[in-house]
Amino acid sequence: MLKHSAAAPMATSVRQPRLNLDEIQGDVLWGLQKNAEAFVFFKIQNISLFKQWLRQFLQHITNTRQVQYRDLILRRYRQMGRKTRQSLYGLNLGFTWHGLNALVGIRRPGLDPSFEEGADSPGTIARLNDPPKSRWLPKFTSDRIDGVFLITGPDPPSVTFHFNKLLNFFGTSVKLVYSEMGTTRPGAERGHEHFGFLDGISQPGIRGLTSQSNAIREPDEGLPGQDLLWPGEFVFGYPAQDPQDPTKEGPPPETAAPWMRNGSYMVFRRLEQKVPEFRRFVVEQAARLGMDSELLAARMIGRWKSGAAVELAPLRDDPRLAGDKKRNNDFGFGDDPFQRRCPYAAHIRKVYTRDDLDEAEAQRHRILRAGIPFGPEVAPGETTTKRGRGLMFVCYQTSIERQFEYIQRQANDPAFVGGKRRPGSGAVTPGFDPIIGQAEGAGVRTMDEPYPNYPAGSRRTTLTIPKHFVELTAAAYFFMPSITALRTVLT
Ligand code: N7H
Repeated sequence: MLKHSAAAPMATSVRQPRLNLDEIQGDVLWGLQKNAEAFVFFKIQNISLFKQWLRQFLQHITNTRQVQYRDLILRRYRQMGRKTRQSLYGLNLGFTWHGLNALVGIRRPGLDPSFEEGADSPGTIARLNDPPKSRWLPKFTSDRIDGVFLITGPDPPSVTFHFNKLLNFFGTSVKLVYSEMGTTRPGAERGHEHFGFLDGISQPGIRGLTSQSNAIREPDEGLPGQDLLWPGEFVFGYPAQDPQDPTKEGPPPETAAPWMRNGSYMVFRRLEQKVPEFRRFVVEQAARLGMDSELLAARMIGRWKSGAAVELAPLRDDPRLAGDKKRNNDFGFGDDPFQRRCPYAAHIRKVYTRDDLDEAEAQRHRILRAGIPFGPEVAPGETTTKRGRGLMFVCYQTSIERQFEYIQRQANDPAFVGGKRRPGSGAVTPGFDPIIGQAEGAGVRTMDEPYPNYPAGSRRTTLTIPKHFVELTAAAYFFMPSITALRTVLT
């Protein structure tokens, strides 16, 4: 999944930050080009040997300038109807708090409190209603994880080739704890996640990086509906959002150490998706409610499988809208106060409130997503999940607590977004995000108004969801250092 369209010259009155693209790892702001991605979780066995090998290996780490350039080349070739023979192999690297302790020493300055606590601490698990560690993949939890290599490429065999080379190179300095390959889905499903929905449509734009489709009339937008954010929301060392004004420059996020500059936090979550169970549930519930099952699924997500937003296409899919990048993200929720078009609890309405809340506030809880599906396609006759599949969820930010964790907690909170009312009557409890919302103890979840009262109507319905269709099976928080930090403090 690519986060950006190739850069075009920018013309805007707002001062643009100058990003040091040679320093920032490629997956963070732009996204490594990937049809396949190996996640290689490792423990450092011999610190000095690891540092020595890493110093020699640094030339292979892919930075943002390289991915931006590759994207440009890919585009040119596509325009000419040709395939490029450029190598699209990519490599990025991050460390957990254990890894930073090993490399910098235990007296190092403390980073983000959530990062220092780790994704697997009882506190984090309780805060996010995550399943207990005893239910995670046994191999993932079998040893301490110090770091992760992200290896990307055009297909699984070439990624496996680079994976083997990397393991040989680092030899006994590391122990492989767990590895897994993510792949984009085949054929027409490319770009769609396993439930069938097109992913990677809405990403925050970044000032100083994202090209603008109308810089004169909409200086604060990339594509229509894509707000440009100050890069400090995602990378250290740059101005971040002003908490009072969605467009103004705010102070850079605090850094505990100078070497955090041009670095970012990465959240990793291996989310298994129960696809046959999800499909069956949607069909059964749609029959109960007397509605089309594709419409029910679309109202649970807030977009049709094609990617068309229900806010713009409330009753039936509109593939032309879905294919139009200038229209398919150009909407808000402010003019849909009674969830007639899009339920309050729909996944995309929960995780990014747009103009439903204060807009400056909404922009303080954004993430850059860079995940990839894993696992096989559903086999014919597979009516209950036989082989694990789902999403290797990855996102980048400068505050795990204010960005990823905030979003997950709102997805889990049936009362969010608060203050909603029915037309002419009482208060509404929107319910859980039916996709990623997690109830305590994986209990029953409800979602308000799966049936659309569009354009009018007052039929009250509730969706009761007895089981979770997305289950966390592994998670970790990483710091993705700059190239200079890797070359100096960390080695
Ligand atoms: Fe979500 N899905 O297929 O249902 N997501 N997501 N997500 N998600 C989005 O706009 C999905 C997960 C966000 O800006 C789309 O790119 C699935 C987590 C955010 O309008 C679809 C899983 C978190 C957005 C899905 C999953 C988020 C977003 C629409 C897990 C954070 C952008 C396509 C298996 C805690 C919202 C698009 C915006 C969009 C799905 C996980 C967050 C189809 C299946 C864990 C911020």
